[in-house]
Amino acid sequence: MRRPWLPLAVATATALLGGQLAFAGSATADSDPVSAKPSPAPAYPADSLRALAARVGLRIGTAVNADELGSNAKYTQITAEQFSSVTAENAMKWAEVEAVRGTYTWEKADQLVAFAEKNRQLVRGHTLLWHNQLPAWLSTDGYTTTLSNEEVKAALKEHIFAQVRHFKGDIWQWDVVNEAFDDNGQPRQTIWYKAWGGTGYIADAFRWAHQADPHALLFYNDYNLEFTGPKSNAVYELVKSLKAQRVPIHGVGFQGHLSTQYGYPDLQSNLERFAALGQKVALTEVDVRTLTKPDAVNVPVDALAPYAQESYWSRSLKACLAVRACISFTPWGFGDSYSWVPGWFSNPQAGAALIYDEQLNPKGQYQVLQQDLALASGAPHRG
Ligand code: 9MR
Repeated sequence: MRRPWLPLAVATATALLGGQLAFAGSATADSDPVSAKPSPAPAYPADSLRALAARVGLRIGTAVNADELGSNAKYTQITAEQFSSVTAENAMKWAEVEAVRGTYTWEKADQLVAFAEKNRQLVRGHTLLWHNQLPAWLSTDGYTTTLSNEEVKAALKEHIFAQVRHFKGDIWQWDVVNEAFDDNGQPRQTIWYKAWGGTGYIADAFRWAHQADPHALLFYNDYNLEFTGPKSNAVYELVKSLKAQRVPIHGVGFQGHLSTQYGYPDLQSNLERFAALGQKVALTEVDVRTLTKPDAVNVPVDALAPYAQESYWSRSLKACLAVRACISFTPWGFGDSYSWVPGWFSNPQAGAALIYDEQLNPKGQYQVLQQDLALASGAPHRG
């Protein structure tokens, strides 16, 4: 819709004024000086995550809850001040944008894009192709449909062109394909897989997205890629094969839904091996859940659990910082009240997975990220 995204931000010279960063000219610390508009740059704290991350060219993102943005003042302020990239938690999903076939409702997503532009944030588009949150006219479960194979193919093509063109120039990274493999590394037998008779839909989706917006970085996004294993290996082979076919894939998104119940993954080596294929990599949906009380879903059962959570957050951020191709680090929201975790993991109950508490006060998990970024000046500058 508007200006194309220009490659990565270079931190500009900044001066400290009364605890706020003041910016040279009209450019903010994490915007590209060339593309910045003449409107006054919003100030944000010098010790905010976004200001600290800008010094190494890293974008710190958050998933955004469309109902809170604009209506909840504290939520809105934190979104603007702390993060330099935003992802619509739900507002860009197919069920949201085309619940009625042929009728597009872009309002919530457009509001987020406008907010991002005003606050000098980049936007991760999430997601063009998934087996969840599909409109009912297409599929109620992602695995069955009343449409013919040819109709499914035509619907996907139309959807990708309509959505990517609508946001053309506004999206930094698109999650083109989300969660196409199961944890055994087998392709999910979704309506897409069935319509194409295999995984050929993935290459088509990337090609269509690239035609619709040649400047957007196109990502494959999935969970549990953090651990070396059948799934991570399957996605690695997929990327190799897409590259061999000259399919326009530019990055791999590691969702990063972690839990203190499980050991910490060999994340950095997985980031490195995908980067060695010439891919950008990104942490796209990070949260670190722990077991919590059934009647207080964000209160850990074990009083020591927050220390383990801090360690997982810190190690994940440091893994990204250490790999130059890792261009953004995005927690999946920031306030525990809005997290998907307690509703999804209820037996046993898990929660407390984000970096701000239910009252939107920063937790120890926020502070470790802040410290790691403050101490990250030796990390390679991306861009
Ligand atoms: O956080 C999202 C939640 O509000 C939705 O109800 C849910 C529907 O499946 O999707 C959640 O986000 C998911 C993301 O889009 C893809 N990776 C897993 C995320 C957590 O389920």
